[in-house]
Amino acid sequence: MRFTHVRLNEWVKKMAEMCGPDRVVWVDGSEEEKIRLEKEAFATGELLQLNQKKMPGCVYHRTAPNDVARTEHLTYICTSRKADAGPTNNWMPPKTAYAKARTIFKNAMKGRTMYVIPFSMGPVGSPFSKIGVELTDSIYVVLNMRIMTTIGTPVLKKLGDEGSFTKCLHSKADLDINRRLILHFPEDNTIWSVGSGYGGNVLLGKKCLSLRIASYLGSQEGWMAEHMLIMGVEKPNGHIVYLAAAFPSACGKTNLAMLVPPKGLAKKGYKIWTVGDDIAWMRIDTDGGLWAINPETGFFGVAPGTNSKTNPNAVITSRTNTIFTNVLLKPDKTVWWEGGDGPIPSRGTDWRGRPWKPGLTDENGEIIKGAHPNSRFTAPIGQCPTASFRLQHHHGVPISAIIFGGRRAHVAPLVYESFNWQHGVYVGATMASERTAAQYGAEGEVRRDPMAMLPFCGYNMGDYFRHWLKMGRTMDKPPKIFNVNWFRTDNDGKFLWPGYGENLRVLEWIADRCENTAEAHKTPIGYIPTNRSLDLTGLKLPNGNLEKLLAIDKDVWEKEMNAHEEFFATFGKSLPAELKHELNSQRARFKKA
Ligand code: GTP
Ligand code: SPV
Ligand code: MN
Repeated sequence: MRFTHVRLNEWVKKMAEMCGPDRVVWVDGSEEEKIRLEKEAFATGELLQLNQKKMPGCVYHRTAPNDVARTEHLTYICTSRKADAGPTNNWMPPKTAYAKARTIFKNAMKGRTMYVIPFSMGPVGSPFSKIGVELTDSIYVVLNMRIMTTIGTPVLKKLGDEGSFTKCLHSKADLDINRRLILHFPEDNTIWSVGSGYGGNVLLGKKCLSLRIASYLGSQEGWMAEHMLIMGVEKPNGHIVYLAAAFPSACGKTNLAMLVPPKGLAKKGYKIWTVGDDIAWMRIDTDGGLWAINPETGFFGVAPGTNSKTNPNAVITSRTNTIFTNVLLKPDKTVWWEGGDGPIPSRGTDWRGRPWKPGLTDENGEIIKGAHPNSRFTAPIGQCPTASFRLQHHHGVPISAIIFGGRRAHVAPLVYESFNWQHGVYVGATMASERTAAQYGAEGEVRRDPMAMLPFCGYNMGDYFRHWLKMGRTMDKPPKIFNVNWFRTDNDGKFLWPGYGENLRVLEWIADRCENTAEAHKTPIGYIPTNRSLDLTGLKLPNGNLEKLLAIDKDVWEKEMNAHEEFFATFGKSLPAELKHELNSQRARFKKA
């Protein structure tokens, strides 16, 4: 089979010559292959087999201590012209980038096996789907890709003799952060990643292909690749309203995508269907509406904070056939993390492989965590109790609403609806969030993160905004655009909103707004719920919290809009005039209010 695609074979041969592996193995995706690879990884210590009685099919992996999150400062968009990467991306000319990486890739796979993984993002054969081939020297990567995408023989078959594919090359090399590079060449449909073994840096189908390369392809081909969860909210009348929501990394996509309705709303008849938790590819279909698929087949979810109360569906999904990375290992070969189920274990081995017990502190007196804050589970979507019946459907689902959101201790209210698509694009373009553990850098610092795509847009973000505006104009029925904030705090820093399952109360309002059946107040930033229009049955929200959650403080927003203006200025001429116009109109509305 593999020998019929001449270009693919030549490329694999060429890359193998550069990386110098002892052997090249084509991955077929079979169950026997999985078992063989696991065995091999157990023998070398790359993987550890977990307690098969309690966690059948589960394995454990640790990354290097300096390799636990995406390294955005080492991630580059390599286009011939700097302007095409835009002001928000790191840029290198392709020639320089290839040359730099080549010196690191040179013989980096000596003594190792190079695995060839053909993979499909999206159902094989769907008009949405894209094929990639990843070359890697990591069994951990092969096994993760096996859960996150469709791999092996069916994909090769689809590729045929001359199908096009994204060329993805990865080597752990020596895992040296000073010799680590995550390079994207949109003009060559190529990704090179070297020196890392962490998820988002090395599962090249995920952020690298499905967002950075795909966002570029989408702008050329007229579709959208977004950092969004996709979920269906089934209303008591049986109608399923599909929503897509963009929150920055570690801001609640996985949790929202599989939430469990609180009692009051479950009784009313609400149900949730999970389509995706991280990435949405969206196209305008023949009905003039926006339709979305999740190109992935698995979750690569944040472990800490996940428990049977906060996210019971994630707990069930990851009971079997799951890869755990950088969590705490218990003596009985099960796992635990901060905010996980069960009592705090009295001892274990921490994510760095050191003996651990509760209360241990480091040389600065800081508590040592058992699990890294960005530790993760890789689990098949099919195991999720709320997995949507439309997961493998080649048209995906029709999107009624797009939701933006981030972590804002102040400023943004619990929810508001934009006035129209163009205003909604302004809301998305000015999104901001407090930094989390999912990327290197100072946690807590506020950064602008337009559409949650700041680290993932594969081209000039000004042009990306223009693409959004154009998509809205092209649709007959553009989705409504909302903004949510589950993370608003009071003066003591305590969350005002309980979040998690209770977020469905806000989704109910959003779904009803899409069908014009919920009341709203008009404010300068958009529509917010009236006191009566949010169903809070059974929720004991402290007195005054709802008012605080929905408050829009004029002075705070004055400052916020100044920050928008400053941010917009960084785009120079590439900023679409419509966005400046929306900012000015919003300012005018505040003046009048
Ligand atoms: P990535 O996989 O990095 O893209 O993250 P994500 O957006 O899927 O975030 P995830 O759902 O994993 O949530 C990250 C963290 O936010 C976890 O620690 C959650 O416990 C916490 N979280 C999620 N939803 C809520 C919420 O509604 N309220 C509060 N306070 N915390 C939440
Ligand atoms: C994120 O950081 O947004 C993730 C995890 O979903 S990673 O795959 O590392 O990008
Ligand atoms: Mn993500």
